[in-house]
Amino acid sequence: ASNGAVSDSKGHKFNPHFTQTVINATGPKAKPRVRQLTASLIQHLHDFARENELTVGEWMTGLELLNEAGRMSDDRRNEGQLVCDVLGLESLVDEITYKLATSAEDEPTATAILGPFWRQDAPQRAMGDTIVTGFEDKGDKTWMHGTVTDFRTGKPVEGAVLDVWHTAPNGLYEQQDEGQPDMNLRGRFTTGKDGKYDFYCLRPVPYPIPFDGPAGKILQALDRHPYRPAHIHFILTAPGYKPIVTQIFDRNSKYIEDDAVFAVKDSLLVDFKPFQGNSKADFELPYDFKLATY
Ligand code: MBD
Ligand code: FE
Repeated sequence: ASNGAVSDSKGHKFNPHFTQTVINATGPKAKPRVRQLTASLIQHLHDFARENELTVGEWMTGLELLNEAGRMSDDRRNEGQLVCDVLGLESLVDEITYKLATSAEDEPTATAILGPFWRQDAPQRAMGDTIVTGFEDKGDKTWMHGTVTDFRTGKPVEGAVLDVWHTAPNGLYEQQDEGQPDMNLRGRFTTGKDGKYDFYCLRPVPYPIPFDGPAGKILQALDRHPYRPAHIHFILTAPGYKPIVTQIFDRNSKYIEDDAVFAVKDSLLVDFKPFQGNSKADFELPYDFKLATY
């Protein structure tokens, strides 16, 4: 009903011109993209309200939820993003972005959502180093390694920066947890000529996203659980290549089929293999990243 011609349950007709009046209030100096996005948003919000006969109370409930998300948000807790995530919006935007950036023949590594727990300035570490600086005696130690290649030529990519982060065995990222050292389970690694990377981490576990705020209220109201399958996050950047934000998922993890934030993609499922190569790791995780040039 995008022309706005909707009747309510008592047969009252809504004035479809009202929405156009609001859209037309936009002035001539608005930037074209801002004008387009805002007009579309107004249209959809109005249609949503009309089609559902939204009450003042319901509108207020949504408003309070947004306000609460704003109040809770700081550099440790990005509640607004979490609300978007449980509604699938960040995953949808990720899909749109990936589709716009790739053509049918393109097959660089699939992307996945950033999520609320990335931190700027993760420590630069030497290749072969560990990102584990706490919980040394807990969790399954894992040696992750692979090559960053140009997906078209198959050639190794030099100077690729792999920014990695994941949760501790207690299911918390370091900024959520007083008990972990700053920047635990985070690091940045830069590839050399061979495009190879390797580092030690832990085998992550499934964990609940924070559910003591608005995102949790939504999950509860919808009779949904807050769990994400075990995953490791990455941002890959390299000179001349499109950056990739992604996650890999333990194929055998619980919640692979019903991630609370809808981020799992088949091509991002990985297998942790038992490892006997040295005493520093219990598991080995081989994974290659494929980048696309601009
Ligand atoms: C996470 O750890 C995460 O990765 C995402 C995408 C959303 C919420 C919590
Ligand atoms: Fe995460």
